[in-house]
Amino acid sequence: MGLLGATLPEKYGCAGVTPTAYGLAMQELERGDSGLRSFASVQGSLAMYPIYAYGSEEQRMKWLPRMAKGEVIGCFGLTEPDFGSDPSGMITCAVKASDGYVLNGAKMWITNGTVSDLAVVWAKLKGEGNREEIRGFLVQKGTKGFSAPEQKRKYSLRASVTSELILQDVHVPEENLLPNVSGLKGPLGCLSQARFGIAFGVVGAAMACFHAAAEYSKSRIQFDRPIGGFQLVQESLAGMLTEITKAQLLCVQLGRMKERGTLKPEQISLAKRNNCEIALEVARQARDVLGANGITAEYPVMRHMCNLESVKTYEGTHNIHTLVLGEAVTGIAAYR
Ligand code: TGC
Ligand code: FAD
Repeated sequence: MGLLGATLPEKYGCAGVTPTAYGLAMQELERGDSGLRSFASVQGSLAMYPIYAYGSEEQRMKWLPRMAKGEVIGCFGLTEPDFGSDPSGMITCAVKASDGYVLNGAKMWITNGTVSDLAVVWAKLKGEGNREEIRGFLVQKGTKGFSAPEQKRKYSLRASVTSELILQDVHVPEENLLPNVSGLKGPLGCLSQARFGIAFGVVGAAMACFHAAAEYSKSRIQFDRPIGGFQLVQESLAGMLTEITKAQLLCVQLGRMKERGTLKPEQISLAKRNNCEIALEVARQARDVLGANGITAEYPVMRHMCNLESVKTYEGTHNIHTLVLGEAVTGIAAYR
């Protein structure tokens, strides 16, 4: 449907649509399930985008058209068991070999990992004199020493595959190094793309919850009248509608700024942080309107609510985006 890597140029088999159109597509996917939007976010913003932005023309032509069709599935390995919010501490490392690089390390919580054909793995390349720089490597499924076991028993994003990536003396050929970026700005630049889509996406989940609550309130009878006829329930619906509308307006402005090329990372943080927060609150309020029925799988609300707990955490937690905003306002970084 052209949804994968949708903003990338048609030359690479992609749809070449505007950021706002991409965002609205993410909203509609997440209206269904955050796991579906996660799949599209990771494929487009975290696997295709780094190949497009930091790869060689040869790498783009080799991978992007097939990834746009979903024939090749990608994932993005940044987080490690001991380094989540602070990816700069990553342990995964690469050492130069005669015809490429040897990678060792482990990544965790990697969306699409087990089903991926191509993993974008961020690792510290060890250079001369203990010099280290973060670089991106394309690790193909089936490479000796590379495995991606699935992480099970999740109560959230159950429609999405989440995996570890294990790298034990994995040989990556020279042609699989992303040549045009080094440093943490490489992966963080990808996150800016994905967080933009998440800001739109979670509004879709909130809309699904709001609609479920609004419909339910019209048909559920208590005290001889629909519960939607009680002022307290109407206040809840009015609050949800207002927060969703404000979040949508934030997204529209975000899209306009991205299209003008003026959008800053901290503005994306503001929207990701706000919209995840309000989507979770809308889901909780919708669950309340549904009473006991709200906890069942007969309605989409509890599923969205559980999903949104992950979305609030991944791509930078609520706290981390608070600190990004704090730094933008004061000029003082408060992470460490
Ligand atoms: P810091 O010194 O601030 O920055 C290092 C370099 O990166 C640049 N930069 C950015 N560039 C582009 N976009 C951004 N958002 C950027 N933020 C920073 C920065 O200018 C600098 O460049 P240069 O040229 O000076 O080197 O880095 P720090 O180590 O202090 O970290 C800052 C912090 C804490 C904000 C960052 O580490 C962070 O964002 N942490 C959160 C980690 C995170 O979001 N992980 C997500 C993993 S992927 C994922 O969750 C996928 S889920 C997908 C799904 O299923 O949908
Ligand atoms: P931690 O960093 O340990 O944080 C724990 C708590 O401490 C949080 O509340 C956090 O806000 C708080 N905290 C940490 N530092 C500070 C501070 N300085 N100030 C205040 N509070 C702080 N990663 C990938 O690389 N690729 C993926 O595809 C991917 N997919 C994911 C899918 C799912 C379902 C989930 C749940 C996660 C995924 N992640 C992925 C990982 C995700 O990005 C991390 O979980 C996230 O960055 C937080 O890291 P952490 O879980 O290690 O939490």
